Amino acid sequence: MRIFVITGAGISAESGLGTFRDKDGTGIWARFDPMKLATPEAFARNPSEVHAFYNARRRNLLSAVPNSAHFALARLEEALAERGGSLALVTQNIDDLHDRAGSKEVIHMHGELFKVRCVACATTIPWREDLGLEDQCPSCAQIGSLRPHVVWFGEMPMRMDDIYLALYGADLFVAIGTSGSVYPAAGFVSEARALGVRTCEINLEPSDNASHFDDKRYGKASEVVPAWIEETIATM
Ligand code: BV8
Repeated sequence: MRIFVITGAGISAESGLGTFRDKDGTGIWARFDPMKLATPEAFARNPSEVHAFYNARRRNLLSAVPNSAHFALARLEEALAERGGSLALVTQNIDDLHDRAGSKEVIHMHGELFKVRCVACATTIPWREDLGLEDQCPSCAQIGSLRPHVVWFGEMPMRMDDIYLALYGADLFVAIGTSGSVYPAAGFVSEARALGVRTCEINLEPSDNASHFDDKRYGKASEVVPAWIEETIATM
């Protein structure tokens, strides 16, 4: 069995990382305007403000830990591999909680908060402390050329070829903890349906895409995801 899972900020919410659009207005974008902070133009216009935004999130991530939903997905990956199947785990999240929970193959389509990239030499470097204009690229020694290795609005998401390859081969498509409001990620469920793939949404509340899903399970990811995965493994 080949399962395609896409996760969003909701799977990391119970690990203490903010979401973007929670209805109660507590989401990150309710306090910060993405168009002011998560675009190349914003970075060109005011790099220090964008660095401060990502430095705060990087510091927050240092004290966050994976929750039972992340660990359950690592278990699913193992159970599928043992039975000759596969899990394609694609995340919109820039945290490393799936990796820390033991998932071996994670496609970070919007990049990774614990990495930076040099705009001068294009080298990607692991980076866990604050980043600023005074920092020097360890590869080409340029000063002030390092940026967060994340995908901003208007930038091309990463590993799209790998994502579509996994989507076309899937028997089951599952979206976990995402509002289905950002493209191209939000469009994956329609691609899956067009391919005749069964679709399932697991979220706190119906997403913008809810009508596209055959099955829907609502509740906290830390409770609903482990239960769904135990059920899925039991029927393999
Ligand atoms: C692209 C990384 C094209 C950075 C993010 C105008 C100009 C430019 C582009 C556009 C435009 N208009 C439209 C677009 C396209 C744009 C887009 O879709 N915009 C939206 C706003 C309409 N998309 C892009 O720009 C993308 N690139 O189109 O490129 C292109 C083509 C060719 C060549 C070049 C370019 C790139 C988009 C990526 C932007 N980067 N993040 C960072 O993190 O700072 S987006 C960010 O929001 C996240 O990464 C995530 O992907 C996205 C959506 O967030 P979610 O993960 O879904 O989180 P959200 O809070 O919304 O929802 C959480 C859900 O969890 C909720 O439903 C909640 O109920 C639930 N939940 C909460 N708690 C729990 C829970 N569920 C379970 N348990 C809980 N405990």
